[in-house]
Amino acid sequence: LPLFERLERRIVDGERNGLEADLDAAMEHKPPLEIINENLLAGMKVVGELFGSGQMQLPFVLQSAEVMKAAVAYLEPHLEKESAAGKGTLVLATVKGDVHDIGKNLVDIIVSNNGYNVVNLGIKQPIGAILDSAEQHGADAIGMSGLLVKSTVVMKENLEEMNSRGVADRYPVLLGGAALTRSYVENDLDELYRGEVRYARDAFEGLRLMDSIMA
Ligand code: B1M
Repeated sequence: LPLFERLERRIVDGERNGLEADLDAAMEHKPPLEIINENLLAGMKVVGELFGSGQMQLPFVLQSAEVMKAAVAYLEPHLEKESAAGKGTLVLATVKGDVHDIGKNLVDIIVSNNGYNVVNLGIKQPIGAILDSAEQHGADAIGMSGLLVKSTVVMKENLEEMNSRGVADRYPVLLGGAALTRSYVENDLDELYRGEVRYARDAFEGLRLMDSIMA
């Protein structure tokens, strides 16, 4: 297979052997961010489709996820970074009950490479832990990621909890993940939350939203 197809295939097949050599070769043709967006994410999309249609079993999905993570970790030091730091602080987490973290970690990389301080709490984070961290780090915004349909319900409960704790004015919230829709966030959740809540389709929209929050 040609190089870029092979890279996509590696994600689908969970084939790690020789990954770094292919990534080195790929970086001679295009910037690492394009490799992530155009080739690696294309592979994850296929994995999602195969899994969703019952043609791929969970352990293989996990292997694919691991190759994806290894690839992103390998490319990460080569990504362009803005030298200015300290534009603001984002506390970021995958919500309670959800283990998916590849998208959240991309948000971390993109936002932190663009001058923000990101406190990445990891997966399965209850709202109490997220708010404690936000308080401790003086967060300017809170980002929640979740890929399961039930995570969209958890996000709604989290916003209700923030309303009832009286912290909605303090923390604008960014939400992202495959099960969310823009209209759910911008209509339903926006109506419910007493602060600002915004939907980010991808990591770059997350960055743009941080920029607009801090403007
Ligand atoms: Co799971 N999984 N999974 N899974 N998995 C999905 C989400 C699913 C859609 C697959 C399918 O059926 N087609 C499905 C959910 C169905 C539903 O809820 N209706 C599903 C399921 C069912 C499950 C389990 C329940 C399976 C089981 O155990 N029977 C289980 C859940 C366990 C749990 O969470 N409690 C499970 C487990 C796993 C693995 C562990 C094997 C693995 C995750 C490994 C890991 O993350 N470390 C996994 C994977 C890899 C997937 C798919 C195939 C790929 C997800 C991914 O990483 N995509 C996924 C299929 C899919 O999404 N269509 C699937 C690449 C990633 C870059 O995209 O995270 O969407 P994403 O992030 C995007 C944007 O959404 C956005 O930016 C990113 C791009 O720039 N974004 C944000 C995300 N968060 C953001 C936050 C922001 C801003 C933007 O600001 C805060």
